Amino acid sequence: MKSVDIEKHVRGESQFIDDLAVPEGTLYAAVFDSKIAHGKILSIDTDEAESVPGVRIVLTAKDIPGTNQVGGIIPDETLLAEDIVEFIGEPLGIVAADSIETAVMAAKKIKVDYKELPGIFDPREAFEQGSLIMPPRIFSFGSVDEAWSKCDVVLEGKVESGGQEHVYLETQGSIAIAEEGGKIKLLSATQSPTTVQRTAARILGIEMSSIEVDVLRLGGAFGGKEDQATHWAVMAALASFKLRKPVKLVLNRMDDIRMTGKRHPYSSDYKIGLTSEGKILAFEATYYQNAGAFADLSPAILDRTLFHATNSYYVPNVRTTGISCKTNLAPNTAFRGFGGPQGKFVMEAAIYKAAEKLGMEATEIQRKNLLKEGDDFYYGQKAEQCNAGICWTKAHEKYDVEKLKSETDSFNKQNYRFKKGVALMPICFGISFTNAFLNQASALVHVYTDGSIGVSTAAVEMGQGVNEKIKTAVSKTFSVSKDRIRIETTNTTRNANTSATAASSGADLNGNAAIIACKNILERLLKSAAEELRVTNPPDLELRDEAIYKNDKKTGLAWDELIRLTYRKRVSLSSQAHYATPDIYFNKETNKGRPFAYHVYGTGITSVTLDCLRGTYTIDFVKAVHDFGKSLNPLIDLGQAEGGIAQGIGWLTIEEVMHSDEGKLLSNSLSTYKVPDIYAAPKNIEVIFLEESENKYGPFNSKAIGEPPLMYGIGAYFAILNAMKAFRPEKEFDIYAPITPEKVLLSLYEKVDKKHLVKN
Ligand code: LUZ
Ligand code: MOS
Repeated sequence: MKSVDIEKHVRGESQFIDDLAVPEGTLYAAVFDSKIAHGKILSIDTDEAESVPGVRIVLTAKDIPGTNQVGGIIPDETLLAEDIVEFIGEPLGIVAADSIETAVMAAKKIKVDYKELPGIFDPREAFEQGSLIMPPRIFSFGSVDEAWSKCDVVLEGKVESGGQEHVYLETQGSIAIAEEGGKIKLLSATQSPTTVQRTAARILGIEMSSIEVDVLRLGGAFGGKEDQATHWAVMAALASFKLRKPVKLVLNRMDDIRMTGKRHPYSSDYKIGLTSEGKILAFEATYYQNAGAFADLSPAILDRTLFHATNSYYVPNVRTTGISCKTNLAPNTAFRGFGGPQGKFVMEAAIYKAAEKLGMEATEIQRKNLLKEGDDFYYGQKAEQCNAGICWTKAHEKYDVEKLKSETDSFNKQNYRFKKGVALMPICFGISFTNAFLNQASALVHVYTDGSIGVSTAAVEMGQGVNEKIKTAVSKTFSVSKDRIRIETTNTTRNANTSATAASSGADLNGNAAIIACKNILERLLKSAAEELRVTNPPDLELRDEAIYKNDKKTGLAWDELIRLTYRKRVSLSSQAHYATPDIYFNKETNKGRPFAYHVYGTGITSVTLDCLRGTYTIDFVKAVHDFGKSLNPLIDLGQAEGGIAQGIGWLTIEEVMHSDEGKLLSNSLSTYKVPDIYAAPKNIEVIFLEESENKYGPFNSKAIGEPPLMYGIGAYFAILNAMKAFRPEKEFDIYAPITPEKVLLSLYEKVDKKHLVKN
């Protein structure tokens, strides 16, 4: 059950980019970046920097031999700024020197003259000024306009959610090695080797075949290296290309936090209409996404917000509008959940406020509107094998929610200074990249003549255990011991045209590809075994526990011998395979289709205790019934669930991304940006595996796990709000995440001046 890397991690033997032995003569690169949020570049003076002893080269936009463009979805982003700068931290140039100290010192000597322009940091302000990444996206279903008159209550409100810094343990970095024949090899901490390869080729003006990207493992990513590992790898490539020397570029923590994007803050408006019994008849929302200065993955993230706008509920009339707003902040990017959490948070806020208005418990509204088998998602897909109801019911049974609620009530009656709050959070998360073409992967499997096995796939190991899962899938398919299997690095020469390891689908896509490759080899092995054993009907044969069985009886032919014999017959022991998720499609004109192979469901219960004197809170527990499918590795999946829950709670409670009025990141280090530690994490996390779940799209019926559990963290927000409500029952609180202790305290005791609340 252990992950492949565990022992190496514990011994400190696992290698990350900064640990890799560099070739002799390696140079070290530092980046210099914009100090203003918006301005015209009048001149860049690099003379002084260039004259520093030990400096080998100073590169700016004019030194780029190919096309100065790194935008993946929309070509709106330069690698190095040319005429204007659009955020503090935007790269302007690169210095490569004999040592990192020299490079950093020389970069400080570069002088840039700017003509400053006004900056926009607020998404609604950007919208008003027409500063958009792309035209708004609208999804609709039923007829919202006609539905309002049929509702007993209709209410409107505003919801804010903040950004989130990834805090991957390993910062962004890459080593570029110039090889013979004009080739560049890139060792990169990226979730998307092909994106690095494609972008490096474009910047250098050479063919993709001249770039090789190799990824050993990442020290965490959480989406932060889906698109934004590219820049640093390509910068190292550029310096290496110019100098024909190896170049290493690793960001230090403060540079990383300052220069890279985060989870998108959203400011949203909603309108919800219900019957007096709490049945939701209509929902309308507008999401102002703070994209930052460039598109990056914002369009895809906005789509995922729209897809998840109704969370785990059936709503017959829906209209959602997504507006991607261009501001002068670092371009925000993928972060675990990819816009889904922001969408769900608005829906849960609407339900919370509706419950307040109806004098009903929010859980009652949640229950009454849960998705059922065959219900329509508002983007055209139907709920199949819908586990929303069963997770909800099991959570109530196993954790006795009714008792918990009455205990909480009596605690609150007996205590003045401390209040408890409980909230439920059902989740429903669509699995597949919403851009259908990305749902493909490949594998290359070699069985060596000694019976050992090498497996290469497009999956990147980032601590999530995908290598262990692929190993398990290969081990089960061949029925050989895991000890025989090695998972190789992710490399573009072995697996080409890969999708990022993202969207929670790394194990699904690559595991399935690996299984196909193994089955190809297995078929040849069984044919070979049939010849050896003179069996006329190969289906009588089976490979089990490293031996050939005939009609359930073990023969004398074992794995090692079978491999040797098959090789001697000149039969290939290698296979390359490709997997593309079946049954998915989406029409971007009508915004209807079947974008997801399947959905992951679950119900989480959160209980908190609030200290109403201090505004501080502890998360007593999060308990969930979660739909893992048939887990390929329960321990890894549980780890993902627990980590996701802690990270989701962090996003909505104590993690506060703050900028100055000039767009300078204030929470720019781990002393000013607080991630949940052992004290802030729930005292207890319990996750029960839903037993009944099946999933034909996952390897061995498993389900994706990476992102969905993060959204249980939304429960913590409303549990805290319920505790606050127990202290001040008459007050209607704003929905303004993160709900830091500071903000709790302010809103418990006074009318909050919104000006003092966080602006993201
Ligand atoms: N990346 C992406 C993702 O390109 N498309 C997606 O739908 C997605 N979803 C979650 C995380 N990353
Ligand atoms: Mo992602 S948010 O890189 O799956």
